[in-house]
Amino acid sequence: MADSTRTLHRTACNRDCPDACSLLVEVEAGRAVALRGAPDDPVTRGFLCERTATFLARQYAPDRLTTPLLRRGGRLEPVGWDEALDFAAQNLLRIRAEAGPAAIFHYRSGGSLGLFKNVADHFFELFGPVTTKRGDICSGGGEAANHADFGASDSNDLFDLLHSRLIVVWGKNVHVSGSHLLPVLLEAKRRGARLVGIDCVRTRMAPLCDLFLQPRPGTDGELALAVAGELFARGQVAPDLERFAHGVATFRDLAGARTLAQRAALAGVPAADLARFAELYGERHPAAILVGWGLARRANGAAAVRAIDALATVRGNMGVSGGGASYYFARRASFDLSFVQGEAAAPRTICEPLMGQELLAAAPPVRAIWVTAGNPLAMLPDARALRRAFERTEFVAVVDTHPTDTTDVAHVVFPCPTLLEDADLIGAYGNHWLRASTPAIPPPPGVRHELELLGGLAARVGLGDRFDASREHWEARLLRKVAPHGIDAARLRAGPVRSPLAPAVRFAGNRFDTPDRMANLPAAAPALPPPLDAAFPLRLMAVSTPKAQSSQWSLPPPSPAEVRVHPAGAMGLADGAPAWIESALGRLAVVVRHDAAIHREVAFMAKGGQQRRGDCANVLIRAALTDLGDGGALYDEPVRLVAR
Ligand SMILES: Nc1nc2c(c(=O)[nH]1)N[C@H]1C(S)=C(S)[C@@H](COP(=O)(O)OP(=O)(O)OC[C@H]3O[C@@H](n4cnc5c(=O)[nH]c(N)nc54)[C@H](O)[C@@H]3O)O[C@H]1N2
Ligand SMILES: Nc1nc2c(c(=O)[nH]1)N[C@H]1C(S)=C(S)[C@@H](COP(=O)(O)OP(=O)(O)OC[C@H]3O[C@@H](n4cnc5c(=O)[nH]c(N)nc54)[C@H](O)[C@@H]3O)O[C@H]1N2
Ligand code: SF4
Ligand SMILES: [Mo]
Repeated sequence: MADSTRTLHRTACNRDCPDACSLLVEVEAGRAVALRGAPDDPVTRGFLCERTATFLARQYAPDRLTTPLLRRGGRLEPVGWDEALDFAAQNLLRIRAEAGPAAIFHYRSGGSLGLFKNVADHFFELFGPVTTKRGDICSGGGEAANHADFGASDSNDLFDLLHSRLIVVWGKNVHVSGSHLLPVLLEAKRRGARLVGIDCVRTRMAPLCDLFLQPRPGTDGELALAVAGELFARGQVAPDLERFAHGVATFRDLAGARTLAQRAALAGVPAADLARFAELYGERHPAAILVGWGLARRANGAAAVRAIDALATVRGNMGVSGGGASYYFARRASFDLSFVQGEAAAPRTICEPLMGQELLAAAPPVRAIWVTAGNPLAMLPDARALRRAFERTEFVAVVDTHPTDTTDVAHVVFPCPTLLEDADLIGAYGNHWLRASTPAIPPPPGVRHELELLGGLAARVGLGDRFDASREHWEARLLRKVAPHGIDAARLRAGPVRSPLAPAVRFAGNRFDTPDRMANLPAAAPALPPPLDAAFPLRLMAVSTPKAQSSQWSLPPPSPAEVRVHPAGAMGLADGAPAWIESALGRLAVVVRHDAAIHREVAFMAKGGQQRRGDCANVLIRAALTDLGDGGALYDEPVRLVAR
């Protein structure tokens, strides 16, 4: 219990995480002293993940940005807001006058998922429109696959999983990346659902699963096609499949092109396990597949998601309660974002996963970059090329809470509120609840809300009368679609509300969001991953760690970074050995850890390292696209370990 000098404040977590938890913050004398998950939020259920449970260390870190910074004589120095805003406005106006708005690039990423962050896009459309990003480093491939198959990327209600007789957790590290799914899976299991896990790493899901498959990286398409082939052979497909899906005959041929045993060999899983999976998926109906974001971040990732979607479609698992192939929850769909046109308005685009090379090659050049809620120099592949591209850019402005690789190359830095200080509206990509964040504690005196920053800038660039910076204006604007259902910001501040616009069962009756309401089955099988050679025999997978939200660590990570490998994939190096991890692009100093849970072709690291600390995996990873959707193929890079 909070004692009498403490107050309890309710807010919502704005991090790039599927859960969007309701937080309870204990505050004493203006200082946050404890964080908890709200027990009355049906998704949060009173617990937090490790990275946010330990967030106070980041909140009160000595390097927190508390004042604007301006580069003078090569160093970033504290300045007042007027000086920083004047400097930024002058540069934006000058570059627009000299080279046109396409010379300015606004880059926004997922440092916060608050909907107000979209107002920065709106500002730059008014000022320009300027150059924007194209594609999506995170989910581009998988979302494009969903759109090709179903015309939308969305899911049944989270709790509809309680009606499933089988749940397949496919390439999704539940304990680490979206831990509030776990209680739902456990409850479904208590009600009789079977669980199947499929991951290149034996995750903490493995002991909870009735069956766990550990395929070679990038071979999931073989598994999906093997199971689909069995369904066709046994007559376990939806009887009216032709009525709601295009491409049935072609897909049946694709699925039958190899035997189950051949596909098991290609994926490196026991044929008996794959046969058991086919049996479970054929017999237990309805079955839900939860598709991880990870397996789509490969050169064949969209095709793999399409093969999995097709499996769910042919079995008749789409559009039914307890079924589905869930990749994403349409977190923006309940908000009115029509004030931004995005790519439709932009004079040119820079492809997010290829940003370094595209910036270096841009003609005419990009002369100004404005970064909102992103740390591209750490989080995008070919990170050293990004650094070169930013370093030669005339004007770089970054809005952030803490110093990063990207603020390191900025000319001006604006400090903004942290997740405990911010006021915003939040949708979730792992459930259909809407929530609001409100300041649990005031930001330091030198920190301003991002709407206020944009308002100050608008006034200085001649947009004062066209840009409304008030929170009330944007709340009302964003909530237009749900307002007729009695939902306003005050209601959301009181606690989570399930979106009235999201049906419990998506695509009910197999009516899809495609123009003709039909599902599309793929006409081609996913390519097999290119073989590894003796020089670089491992594939680098730098994925989520419990300790950080992308590049935002609560406490500094171990240095040098750890690389986890199967003892048989350690290239002769002992557990604890100092080593270099090397790719075609470069090398990093690391410590080797043996871990039998890792696939023997994988070198496993935490994502979120930074160049400033020498642990940024993205300096090793070449920029490459997924097969659809301009996503980042982040987990294909061949690497090796050598003694250091
Ligand atoms: N703690 C923490 N949580 C996070 C984040 C974080 O940084 N830290 N980031 C958030 C963000 S931005 C996102 S997008 C989500 C990401 O959520 P996930 O995609 O679930 O993220 P990861 O934990 O990176 O897990 C990816 C899983 O896919 C597996 N995998 C990779 N390649 C393959 C493959 O080819 N086949 C199969 N079957 N499995 C494969 C990996 O082994 C891993 O277990 O998580 C969010 N949650
Ligand atoms: N190798 C490899 N690379 C990856 C991934 C991977 O798995 N492997 N994952 C990819 C994925 S899934 C994603 S989503 C991206 C994430 O990439 P980013 O979105 O760039 O990552 P973050 O570190 O979450 O956030 C960027 C910055 O936002 C700041 N920030 C936090 N709150 C706010 C706020 O309210 N306002 C503003 N202006 N800034 C704020 C943080 O301090 C942080 O410095 O990385 C991708 N990169
Ligand atoms: S990061 Fe995700 S799991 Fe952690 S508190 Fe925030 S929303 Fe919840
Ligand atoms: Mo992401």
